[in-house]
Amino acid sequence: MTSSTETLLKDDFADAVIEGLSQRRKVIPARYFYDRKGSELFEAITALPEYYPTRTETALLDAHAPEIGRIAGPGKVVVEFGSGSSMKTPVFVEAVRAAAYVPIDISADFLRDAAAGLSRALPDLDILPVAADFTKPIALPRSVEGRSMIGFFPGSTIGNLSHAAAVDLLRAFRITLGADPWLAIGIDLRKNPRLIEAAYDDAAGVTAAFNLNLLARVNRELGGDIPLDAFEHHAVWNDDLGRIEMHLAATRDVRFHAAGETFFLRDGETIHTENSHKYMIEETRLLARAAGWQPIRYWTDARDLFSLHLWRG
Ligand code: AVJ
Repeated sequence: MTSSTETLLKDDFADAVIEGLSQRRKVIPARYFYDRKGSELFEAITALPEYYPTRTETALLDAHAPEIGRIAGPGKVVVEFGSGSSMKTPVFVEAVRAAAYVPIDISADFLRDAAAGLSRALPDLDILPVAADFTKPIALPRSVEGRSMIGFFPGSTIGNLSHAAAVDLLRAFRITLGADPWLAIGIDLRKNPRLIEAAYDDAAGVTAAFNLNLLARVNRELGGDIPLDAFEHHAVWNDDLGRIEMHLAATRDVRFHAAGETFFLRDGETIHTENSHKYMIEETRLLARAAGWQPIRYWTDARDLFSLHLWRG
């Protein structure tokens, strides 16, 4: 990444922190979890016994990605929105017998890692990384223009968004994916709230560390002096809104500085750091339709924990 891009991203983080902590209900957007340390902690979360989404979705992909390939047809360009260091990508790309792979991510670092990992796993695959903000419709490389594409959006990342923002994002995907768009998307399902709360507040405390790393990141990158021992991790199921919320709750009155500003929280006041919406199957169909997609097929595990969907635009 060039230093000017880095500076822009840092300003963006500073702006988000100042804006978010200036609200009466304080918030820091979840996308800032994923610095190097945060990405490592998230990897550790995916292996926790309580965190069912990753292993359930991986099993669904192992079992059903070949069928997605058969329905959508071979030789598609796979376009992955947000390329983590996903273990799921090689399975998907291979099963659908992709002609090329286009990882899209705002972080050039993540992109480089994703491309390197995949070219090791699939040396013959044509990989065309795109550094961009995929929340808006974007132009893909000329070499894939006019070819049939399938978007890949695993991990229930869609759950981080409000319903309205999810519709906007899925509409942007449809436009980005050209004239014959397909989408394979993983969506976490609504279930017993106790199971969801356990997945977001594990016994080993890894999710707590992941949440608190956001404050550590503010200290590291924005010259903050937040006392981390004055905050604790909360994961709360919001039944009305169908989402698990993560907060950082002040355990005493606390004053601190960050990004050149002074902030104050009362004992018990929280910083809202993440929403993870859980959908019913009926709601996933409405979500698809609202964004101009046609639901083609979906698959769930035996316990109805997680769902994998194939949509056509
Ligand atoms: C990567 C957004 C899908 O919401 O389950 C995991 C992030 N947060 N544990 C999720 C997360 C806390 C994860 N997503």
